Amino acid sequence: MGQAFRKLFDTFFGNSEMRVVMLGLDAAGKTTILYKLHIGEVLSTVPTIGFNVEKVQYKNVIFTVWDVGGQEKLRPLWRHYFSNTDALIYVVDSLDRERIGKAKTEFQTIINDPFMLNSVILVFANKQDMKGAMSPMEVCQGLGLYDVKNRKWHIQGTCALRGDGLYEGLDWLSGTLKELKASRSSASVSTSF
Ligand SMILES: Nc1nc2c(ncn2[C@@H]2O[C@H](COP(=O)(O)OP(=O)(O)OP(=O)(O)O)[C@@H](O)[C@H]2O)c(=O)[nH]1
Ligand SMILES: [Mg+2]
Repeated sequence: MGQAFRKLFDTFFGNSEMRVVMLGLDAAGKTTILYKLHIGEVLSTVPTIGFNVEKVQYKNVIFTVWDVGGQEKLRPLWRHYFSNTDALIYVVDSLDRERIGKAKTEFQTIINDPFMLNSVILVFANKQDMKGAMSPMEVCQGLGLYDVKNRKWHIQGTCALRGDGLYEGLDWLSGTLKELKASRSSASVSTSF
């Protein structure tokens, strides 16, 4: 019982850690986002072959963010990053109207994978600084996000180059994951009486 209370206490007051996998088509802006969050700067990126992983601390949450290369030939490898994932960040290049259908197919495959069914979903509609970019609502429609029921999801317009929207996204993630963990902890406290 003591341990269960400890867990509940940590959920509300302690640092918590979350494993996040960040996916999306090539050139969506994933690596740019990771390093903007990690070091606060825009690095010049090359297409990722493999993955980058960094810890990002925000408020009292430590996010371990896995940024996985999005080129077509690398996408079959995505599923190796799915297990034990608390959240998916799916990044979309909002200027890339031509590939929104492809972005949708890949997105639907990820969220329907059995290992991802418990992950919350944060979509970054990136490159909002570009003229002609799809609005977050258009990206939402393009991905079929409105049809995603019984999952927590959120869409956020972002500009990774300026950092706009990134921390709003992390705010939503930390709040949502804390709520979920709290409800799971209180369930385990009540079953341990
Ligand atoms: N205008 C604009 N360009 C951006 C933004 N975010 C990223 N980019 C640019 O988009 C290009 C691709 O960015 P990356 O971060 O390398 O893309 P990625 O999703 O990691 O690509 P892969 O590693 O191939 O999967 C780079 O030239 C970035 O500078 C943004 O918000 N606005
Ligand atoms: Mg990359």
